[in-house]
Amino acid sequence: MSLFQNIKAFLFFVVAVSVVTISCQNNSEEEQEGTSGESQDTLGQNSISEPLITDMYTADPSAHVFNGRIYIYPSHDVETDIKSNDAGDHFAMKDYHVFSMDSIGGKVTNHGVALDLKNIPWASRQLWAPDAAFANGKYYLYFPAKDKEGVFKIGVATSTRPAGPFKAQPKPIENSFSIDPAVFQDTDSSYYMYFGGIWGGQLQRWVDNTYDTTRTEPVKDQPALAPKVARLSKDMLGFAEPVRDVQILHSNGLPILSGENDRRFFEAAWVHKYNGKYYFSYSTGDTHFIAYAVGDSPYGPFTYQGVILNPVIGWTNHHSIVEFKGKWYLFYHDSVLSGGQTHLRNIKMTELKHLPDGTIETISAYR
Ligand code: FUB
Repeated sequence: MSLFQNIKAFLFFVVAVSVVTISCQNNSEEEQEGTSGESQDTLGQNSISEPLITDMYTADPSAHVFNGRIYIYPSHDVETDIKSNDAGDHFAMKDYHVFSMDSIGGKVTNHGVALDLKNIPWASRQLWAPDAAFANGKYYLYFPAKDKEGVFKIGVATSTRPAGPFKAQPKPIENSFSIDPAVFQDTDSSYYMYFGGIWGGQLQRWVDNTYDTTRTEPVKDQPALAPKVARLSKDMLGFAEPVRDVQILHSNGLPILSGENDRRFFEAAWVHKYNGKYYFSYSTGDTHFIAYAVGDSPYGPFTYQGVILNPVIGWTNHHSIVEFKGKWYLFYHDSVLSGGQTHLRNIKMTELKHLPDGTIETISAYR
């Protein structure tokens, strides 16, 4: 999640005659929200894709194919009076809607409220990026929320239908923390949850399973904070093992360092498998890339490969990758619909190409 304690590089997009110039400036998120004076047309005119939903704000799209249909599980962004702050309190989402489509470019159906904050017994606020899985004849919705003490945990809710409504478990997943759960089903039908997000996502505060509000990101020459992974139990309601660190390494085997902001993990983990390899993709946060690393095991280590998606309009960059009818697609968001407001985003999709050497072609969301 975007926090501003360490604000430095920021992106300001100038769109002109089918050329996008991205310049890094010393802007805060507040300042970027000032760009909302720019018209939506100006901001979005060279986009490669249109928003999938235009009558509400949506973000963090986790896409899956269930029963031959694409289901999208996004965050539901809302307008709020809460001032933006270092904890990301203005990302004050209160429910989830599920969307589906039966073809690429086809009608997108809004299935309505799938889970409401008021029906999650342990949660107090901020329903951030969710994901979903199918197992045991049921659908599982995984989601982060702050508990009554203001600490992010990960919850799970179940339904007999992919679009819900979902019923939340009474407590968060034991030993879960931070944000952005992403559940990957391996070809042997094991399920793994990847999670974590720094700054507003609080990952930096967790050391040896203890929550410490005084902890910050490691200093620049130390290994970066690691995203987390745990195999899920058969009932899909908990972890089957202790939570492990996911290592992201350079090609020389050395860990990516905390100061390597254009490569280090920030939030928005996602895993897909292609040609027997595991692709771990993630947002670099304050440098705004969706980067990826490849490994031979769902636990990693993963070796950094490059960028899947260049920075988008808005501060956050968050995605998912799914195969549908023999082609691969990237689901992502930007803030075109709100005229660039950081916390009011809209989901989009575009085709993703794996190249013959196993790398992924970098996508720019604007021509
Ligand atoms: O939508 C709230 C947060 O913003 C997500 O959890 C992060 O990944 C970022 O997209």
